[in-house]
Amino acid sequence: MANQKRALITGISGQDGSYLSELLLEKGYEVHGIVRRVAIEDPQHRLSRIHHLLGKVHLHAASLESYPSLMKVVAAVQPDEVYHLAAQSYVSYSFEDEFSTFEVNVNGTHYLLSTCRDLAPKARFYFAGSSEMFGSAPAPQNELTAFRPRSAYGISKVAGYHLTRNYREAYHLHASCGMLYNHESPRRGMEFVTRKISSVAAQIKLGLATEIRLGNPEAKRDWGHAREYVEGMWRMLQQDEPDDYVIATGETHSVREFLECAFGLLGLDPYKYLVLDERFLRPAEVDVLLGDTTKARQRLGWSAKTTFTELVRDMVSSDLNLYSRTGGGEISAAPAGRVLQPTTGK
Ligand code: F7E
Repeated sequence: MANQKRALITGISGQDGSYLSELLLEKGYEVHGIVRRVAIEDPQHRLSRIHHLLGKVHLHAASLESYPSLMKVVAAVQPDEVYHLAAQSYVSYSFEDEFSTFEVNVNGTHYLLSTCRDLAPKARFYFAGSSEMFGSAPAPQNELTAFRPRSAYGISKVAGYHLTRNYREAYHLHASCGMLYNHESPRRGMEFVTRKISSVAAQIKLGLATEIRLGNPEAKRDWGHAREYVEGMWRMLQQDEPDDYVIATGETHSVREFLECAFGLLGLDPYKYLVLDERFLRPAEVDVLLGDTTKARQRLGWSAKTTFTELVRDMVSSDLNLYSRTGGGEISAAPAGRVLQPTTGK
C-alpha cells in the first residue's frame, strides 16, 4: 500500500504491545516490533501474547541496552510512529535492582529518542509514562500534579518523561508522554497483583491451589482495561501537537476490593484463603492513585469504558478457562459470592 503508515513498537511482546499491534493492524498499519534475540529463538514461550500475530507483524532483534542495535532497526524501518513501551516495568523488582531499572528505563529511552532525532526526525514518538511518577502526590492527579515518585521505577519514568519533553522542546520531535494508570487484562503478567489474584482464585476454584499470599491489601489503584488504554496512545500521536496526557478511569479501588470481587465472582470467601505475607510488602508504598482524565476526554475524545467489575470478570473468566482441565469453567451469570460494585467516583 502506497500510503500505509509504519509503526515501530518496543515491548511488542508485552501486554500493551500485543493490544497495540492488534489495533494498528486493524487500522491498516505496517507493524514492526523490537524483541530480544532470545524471543525470536523461542517464540512459543516468549512471544505467547503475539503468537496469533506472527506473520502479520515484522519482528526485529535489538535491545534497549544497545544503542547500535536500536539505530540499525530505526534506520531499516523508517517509522512514521514509534511507540516506546518496553521497560523494566515491575515496581517491586526496581527496589531489588535499581541499576538495571535505570539502565533500561532511562538510558534505553534516551538511546531511542536520540536515534529517532538523528534517523527519523519526522516520526511521532510515544513514551510510556506511568502513574507511578505521581507516587505520593495527593489524589486525584492530573498533568499538572507535581511528581513524588516512591520507587526507582517511578524515578526512572520521571526521567523518561523529562527526556521526552526535552526532545520535544529542544529538537522539535513530535514526542508525547502517556501517564497511564494501572491497566490490566487477561494478558497481564503473573507478577502483578491483579493477575496474581485472578489466576490464584481460578486455581483455588479448580482445587489446584489452597491459599493466596499478598502484601499490602489496602493500596488503592485506578485500574482500567489495557485494550482501551492503547487506543489512548494512538490518539495522542494523531494530534497536530505533541503533549502529555493522563489515561485512567477516574475511579480507585483497593487490592482488597479486587480480591473480594474476584473471589466473589467464583462464589469463594477470600478470607478462607488469604495469607498476608510481608515478603510482598514494598520498602516504600504508593497508597492511592486516582487519575483525573479531563484533558484526555476533552482533547483526545478518550475515556475508559470497562467498569471495575467487568475488568475483574474478564480476568477471572479467562483464568478459569486457562486452568480448567476440561477447558470449560464459565462464570455463572448470577455469581454465588459477593460482587463488589465500584465504590469511589471522581
Ligand atoms: O501492585 C500491592 C502493591 O505490582 C499494585 C505496573 O504496570 O502499574 C503497575 O505497577 C499494588 C501495590 O502494580 C501484592 O504493593 C499487594 O500497591 O500490580 P502491582 P504497580 O506497582 O501499581 C503502574 C502504573 C506501572 O507503570 C507499573 O509498570 O498491589 N500488592 N500484594 C501487591 N503487588 C504485587 N505485585 N504482589 C502482591 O502480592
